[in-house]
Amino acid sequence: MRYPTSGQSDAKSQDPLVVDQIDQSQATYSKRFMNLLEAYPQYSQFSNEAWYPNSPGTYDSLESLHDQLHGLIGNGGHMSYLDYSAFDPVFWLHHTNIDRLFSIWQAIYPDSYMEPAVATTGTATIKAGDKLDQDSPLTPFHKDTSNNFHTPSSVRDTETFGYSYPEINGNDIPGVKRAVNALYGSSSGQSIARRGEVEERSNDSQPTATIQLSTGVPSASVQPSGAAQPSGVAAQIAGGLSEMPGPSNSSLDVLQQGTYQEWITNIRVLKTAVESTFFIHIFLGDFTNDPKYWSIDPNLVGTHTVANPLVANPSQIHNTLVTGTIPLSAKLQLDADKGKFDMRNPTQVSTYLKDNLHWRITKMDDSPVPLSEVAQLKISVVSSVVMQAQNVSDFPVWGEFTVHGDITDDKTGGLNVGEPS
Ligand SMILES: [Cu+2]
Repeated sequence: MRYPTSGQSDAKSQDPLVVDQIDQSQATYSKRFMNLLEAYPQYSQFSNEAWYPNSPGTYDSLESLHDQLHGLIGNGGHMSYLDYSAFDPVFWLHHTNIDRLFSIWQAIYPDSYMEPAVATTGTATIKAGDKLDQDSPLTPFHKDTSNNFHTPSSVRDTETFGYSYPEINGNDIPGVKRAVNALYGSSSGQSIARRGEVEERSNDSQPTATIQLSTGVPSASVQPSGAAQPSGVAAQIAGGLSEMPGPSNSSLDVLQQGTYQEWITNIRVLKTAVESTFFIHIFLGDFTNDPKYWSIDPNLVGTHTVANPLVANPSQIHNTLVTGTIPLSAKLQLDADKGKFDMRNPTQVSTYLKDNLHWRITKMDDSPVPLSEVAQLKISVVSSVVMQAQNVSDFPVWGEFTVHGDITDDKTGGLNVGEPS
């Protein structure tokens, strides 16, 4: 059951709405994965959604990406309840993809892996507070017939189990980066920034020979098509970006060395602030009053899911602060392209965000939760100056993160100036 029409036994799935929701958040999903690959070299930060105080550049994680799809596919159906999610066949597709994304990250950062940690939550066989390390048994998964269990060490490499992925197989690290750039490079901040440059040049009616040469396509075809897109800003982002040629030998190789600024919404909240799984919707601009349509609103930048089990065992409650992100740069660039502000002027971007960034929270049945009732909700905006990649086999290099407390200071659930980020 996906996005059921009700909680009753005669409820029906609403697959088309699931598709709309995923379409609306797809651009930020790809972007979040690229950000993880580019800027999260440590397994502990990359892997899980726990809050690391004073690390505003590591709010995202593979776990957060994973949770987002559980919420957007389930929306009150099986996938949104971790206890029952594996009863929906799409669970297995989703998890094999998470395995693939994890493998790609491992191929790029082969030296970082699980560090000893204390379990913040229990399972059937692990108690909250237990110390875990690379040799802890992953019950109930046996690795032989002598009652030995797999461990984080024994499952580190997929080749142990006789498989790999096309992006990785036989590639060195530059080769993996090249493969990932070819797949998802169009969602990277670099492509977004470059699209802005192309816009600017064509707006100025200056010759675009350099860009045409570098991308191999006429500049007109890399402009977002705006009103021609079927629906919504996310579709415009996706549409505009899909028209960007992926990095190729002839594109990034000839970019001049330069920088661009990434803008990101950081989300922090108590995992159990709302009973069971809930959504946090991030908007840029006005949005509809009806909560039922928030996840597909034209001005939605992205929806983040905080996933929770149906709690029967109190030791399984994650009573912790968790984090996630919704990247803003692509939507900002779209708005800047309309002449609303200059993307290269941080003061103008900041003012625009202060006036236009909004967030709302809903439960799985689409009912809204007043922001003032969501425990320890702290939405903030951070930015980083990023250096463009030198070639298609490399990634951009992110700089230090700046926390813009002034943007969210006077909003309910926003980070205040001076609070821990
Ligand atoms: Cu899952």
